[in-house]
Amino acid sequence: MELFGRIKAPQTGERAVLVHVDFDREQDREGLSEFKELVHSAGAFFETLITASRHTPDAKYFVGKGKVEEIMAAVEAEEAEVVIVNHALSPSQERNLSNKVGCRVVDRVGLILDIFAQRARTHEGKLQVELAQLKHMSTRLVKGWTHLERQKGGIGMRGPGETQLESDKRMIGEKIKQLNKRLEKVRKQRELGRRGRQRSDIPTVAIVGYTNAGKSTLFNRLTDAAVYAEDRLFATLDSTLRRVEIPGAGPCILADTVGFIRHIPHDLVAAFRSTLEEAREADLLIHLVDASDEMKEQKIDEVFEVLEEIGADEVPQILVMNKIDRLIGRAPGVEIEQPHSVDKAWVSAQSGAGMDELMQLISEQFKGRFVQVKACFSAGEGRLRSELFKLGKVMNEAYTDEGDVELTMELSAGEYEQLLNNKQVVVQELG
Ligand SMILES: Nc1nc2c(ncn2[C@@H]2O[C@H](COP(=O)(O)OP(=O)(O)O)[C@@H](O)[C@H]2O)c(=O)[nH]1
Ligand SMILES: [Mg+2]
Repeated sequence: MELFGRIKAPQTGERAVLVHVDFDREQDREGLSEFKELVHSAGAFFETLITASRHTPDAKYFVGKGKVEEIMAAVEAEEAEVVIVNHALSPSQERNLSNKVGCRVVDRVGLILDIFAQRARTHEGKLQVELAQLKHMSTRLVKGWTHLERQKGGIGMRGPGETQLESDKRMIGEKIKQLNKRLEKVRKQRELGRRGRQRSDIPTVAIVGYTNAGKSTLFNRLTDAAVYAEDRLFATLDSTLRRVEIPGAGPCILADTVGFIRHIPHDLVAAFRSTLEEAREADLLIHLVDASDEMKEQKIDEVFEVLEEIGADEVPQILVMNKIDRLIGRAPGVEIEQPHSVDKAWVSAQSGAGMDELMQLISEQFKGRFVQVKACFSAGEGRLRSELFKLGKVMNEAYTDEGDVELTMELSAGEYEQLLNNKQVVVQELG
């Protein structure tokens, strides 16, 4: 039994006992550190990690009898509320173990689903996670499981002669069908409105990358650097969204996204992707990498690939190499690449090294994206005026001494070009 200090998890988090088994073929210590990171992400805290070595899982409890005793003792000693196992358990293993140790047992799939449920922000993401949760749950239904009965509103729901178990299963089946229908609808709407992003919104910077890359640390570090103390109260939108003021870039929303996971259970891939889909709506992606990780090249490629698959590869991206304090002779700084390649920054989110350079790089990205102009046209052109309001963000409207309308506008490069093609408008670029 290994002991760990109390980690920085919130006091409100559940107390957990962790269980990890090394099987013959996969001595996977990397999986072990990822496991702790996932537990941390879920908001639980733990003092005890129980490890075991086996050839194959035990049919009844997943772990052997001796380990079951050990888990029981730890649960009792720590008054733990949940046992989290770093593997996919069968429903009956989960149930047997839970009955034996006297508290809830969550397997790896349940743990990851819980993190997704906390992180899903888009409508589609939430539906997709709920769907995966229901599917996971439906395999775990047993007689005497009364949770659903309370929810479904009783009399008349059950057919004659139908058992509780059958009706619960039927209900979950119905719910899954409904969710699939709603998802289909949301997807169609999305296809239609793909470019319909709200122009007036403040730009969003999303931090993406593997679990443990340091996303949350960077998120906090950037918030510290870019929020004035008196604004702190208003900066928090939820625990993973903040409003920050990047010097030179103006206000932005900073988003800490759901982390990539190496051994993601197959059933959860769809839920993961839809949870990450907010990345597609972002104006800038900070692709964060643990530079001290031996697998970093592979992970970078994987992130690129998934971003492409969810259609987020069009969003400008900065590759940020984190944890340089662990590398020898690597100074903080940025590398500006040729056009069409990704700029790179070397930082330590923990020590704060390289943060100023990174913020500068972020503001450069935004500067390139928007042009501020004055657009001048004669006052009678009502239709033209409304066209311009549709074209881009109007910051100010005034009249010149000659009585013409003068709009101060913020435009993307493409919108700017459109405006230049309009011969009725005199355009002046602001420095
Ligand atoms: N040495 C070092 N550790 C870091 C740095 N940034 C983050 N960490 C650590 O890496 C672990 C994962 O960080 P976290 O921000 O939770 O990663 P996330 O899963 O991507 O959100 C934590 O133990 C951090 O303290 C860094 O710059 N240097
Ligand atoms: Mg995190």
